[in-house]
Amino acid sequence: MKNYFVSKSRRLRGTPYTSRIEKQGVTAYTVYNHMLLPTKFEDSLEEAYHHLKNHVQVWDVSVQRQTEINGKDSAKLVQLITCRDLSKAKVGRCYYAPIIDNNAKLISDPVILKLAEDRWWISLSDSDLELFAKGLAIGKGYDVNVFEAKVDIFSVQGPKSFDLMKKVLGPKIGELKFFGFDYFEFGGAKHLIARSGWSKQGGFEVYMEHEKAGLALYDKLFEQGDEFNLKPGCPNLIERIESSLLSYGNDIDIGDNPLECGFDKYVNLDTNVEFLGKEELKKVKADGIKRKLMGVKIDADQIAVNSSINMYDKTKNLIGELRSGTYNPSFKQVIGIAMINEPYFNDSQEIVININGKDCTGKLCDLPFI
Ligand code: THG
Repeated sequence: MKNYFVSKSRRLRGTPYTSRIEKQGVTAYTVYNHMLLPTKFEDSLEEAYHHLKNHVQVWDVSVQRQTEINGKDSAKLVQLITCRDLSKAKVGRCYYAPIIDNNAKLISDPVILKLAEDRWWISLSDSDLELFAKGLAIGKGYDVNVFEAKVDIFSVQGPKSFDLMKKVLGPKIGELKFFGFDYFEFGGAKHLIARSGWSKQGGFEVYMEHEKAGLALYDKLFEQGDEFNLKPGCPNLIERIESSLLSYGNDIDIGDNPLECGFDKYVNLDTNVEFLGKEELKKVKADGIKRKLMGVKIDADQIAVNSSINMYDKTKNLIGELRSGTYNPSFKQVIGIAMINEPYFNDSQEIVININGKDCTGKLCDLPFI
């Protein structure tokens, strides 16, 4: 497959780290929230996967933009757009929360941070949520401000992230609980740091608001990182599929409802909070879902998923579509994420998929893979 360059322009925003990662050897970008997201450094995807699972990486994930919602009615607006009950949400915690529209279709699957009783950040996946929230606020006459906060996240991921962060910021950072956040001093500024990130190898996300001190922290990590084999990196396709971390626009999109996506844990229909699409979602639940997101293991040694790929059963009935996939060196086969139609969504279903003109066989499984 031929590869093409991304032509940069003002509209396609860089990040405060762009000049650094370009010195550090970034070789490819994708576009996410109208911004550059690095997808590859000098190491191959497989080398970066093994490195991430054994050491520590720093990622420029500025594309995880923050929609800030503050003001008297901010809690009402945040609750209006998510089917997760946030009425007992605590300041200092992150919440993975499906955002749905009036038809119970998925607009985004962000992380929501409660900064204060009347101040929230919605850490976006690739979706224009700000306009949606703003439109609702105007329509409802809510007393809120909705805007993109000036925050550029860098992520520190991998098993050695804990020792590296403790070395640079002190032992207190080791006490953060998963999806908790707190403020840590460095370079004369306080930085919001959460124990979170888009890998399952453990780590932290620094929500950088103070550019000078934040970049000094970024540089300090690289100065101090040698003993932990620190490298610059980026979200890794092999690791994130193996860990079943979903990618909005790839695995899930506005055509899906949260129950089809396996978000049952984050769907609260039995409490009295009001949110858009609640009645519609109750109907979906009562009727039962007609499609379901599943894992698939395919007997093949390579695949490139640039668009959905249909999957069939042995007698050529269409059973669903593969939405993401890659060869996984630990599973020693291709593993992927697929939307499967009724009545095929069970974990003993065998599948056939055409990869580069060749029919390959595989089997469905429940998510997560591990
Ligand atoms: N961090 C921050 N913002 C983000 C992402 C992130 N915005 C975009 C994208 N990633 C949003 N999608 C996800 C998907 C999964 C998770 C986080 C964001 C995640 N899930 C855990 C899991 O599935 O085990 C935990 C979920 C939970 O139990 O609450 O971490 O990565 N800032």
